Amino acid sequence: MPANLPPQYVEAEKRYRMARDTEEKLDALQQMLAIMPHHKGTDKLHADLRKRIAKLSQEAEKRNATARRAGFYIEKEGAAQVMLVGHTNVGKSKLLISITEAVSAVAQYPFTTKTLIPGMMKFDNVQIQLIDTPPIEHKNIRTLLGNSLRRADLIAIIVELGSDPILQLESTLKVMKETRIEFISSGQEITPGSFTSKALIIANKDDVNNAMIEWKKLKNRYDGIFPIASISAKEGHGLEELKNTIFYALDIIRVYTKIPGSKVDLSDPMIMKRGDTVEDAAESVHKDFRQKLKYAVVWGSGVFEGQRASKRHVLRDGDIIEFHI
Ligand SMILES: Nc1nc2c(ncn2[C@@H]2O[C@H](COP(=O)(O)OP(=O)(O)OP(=O)(O)O)[C@@H](O)[C@H]2O)c(=O)[nH]1
Ligand SMILES: [Mg+2]
Repeated sequence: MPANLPPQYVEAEKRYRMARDTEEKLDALQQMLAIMPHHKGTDKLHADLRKRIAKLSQEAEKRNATARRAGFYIEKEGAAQVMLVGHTNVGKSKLLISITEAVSAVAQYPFTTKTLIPGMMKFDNVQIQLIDTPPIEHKNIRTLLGNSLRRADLIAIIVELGSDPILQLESTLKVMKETRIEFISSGQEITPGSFTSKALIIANKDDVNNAMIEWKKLKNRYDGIFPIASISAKEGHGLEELKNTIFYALDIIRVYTKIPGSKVDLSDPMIMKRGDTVEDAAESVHKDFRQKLKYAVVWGSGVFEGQRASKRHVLRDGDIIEFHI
């Protein structure tokens, strides 16, 4: 091995050796390739990395095709993809059909849902994709489910208030951890090499006896750690509030672009990440725009109405931008 490889390369290689699935391996190899200095001494290593990446990509593509056939690969639609996961009978399917136009079987008996079922949830002027999943007790689909959870923008963990929600939540988090998925939350250490995702907790069945007591216990324990909402999918309680909670947990913002001298179309937002700047938005419109942008005028909460904003200006939900190139 050439001696002068940077420490980040060694780090990435360690990640590669520790990786347990193809996605993680690919990620590490791509990082190794990007970090590695390119000169005569690294030619062979370069070619070898490319070969390994090509082979793993082929494997990943084959696996995605298999997952698609088994109903475990759903193309992302709308502003974001949110997976509903949890134990059997907590009401994942009931929630999907209450909040979207989708059809999914709901039943008193356990293990009703067998594959992924998507639906579109309308929140204000955006569409967010929700996906109903089979219960996490199903051991034989854990790998397939785990892979689809990794592709999602947010994982909504559903518990029910008819039995101890803290126990349900803890055991769901445990199953997620076994699938090597951990969540970004305050005060939580992430195991190195794990995939991190954002989570939201939904406590369903707030209409049952003692729901209030269980909700208070759950909220006391997890408020401030994860976004958390209580609903009744059956009675329709809290669904509007839940849409809000989902939207904010996704950390996305809506910005509207406008052509100088014309009116803005407020029905068709561009979806950006929280923290994105004027120049990020310019790039989303066209890849050359970041370079070409002279200045932008922004209307919205962050600046005065119609004021020139710097390229680094951080956008907020609802901002209107006019690009001058
Ligand atoms: N009381 C009450 N019952 C509910 C509520 N939501 C769902 N249920 C009932 O709980 C049972 C299970 O609901 P499902 O939506 O099938 O649960 P699931 O989580 O999709 O279950 P699996 O597909 O087996 O994982 C059904 O009898 C529903 O009618 C609710 O808000 N309140
Ligand atoms: Mg179901």
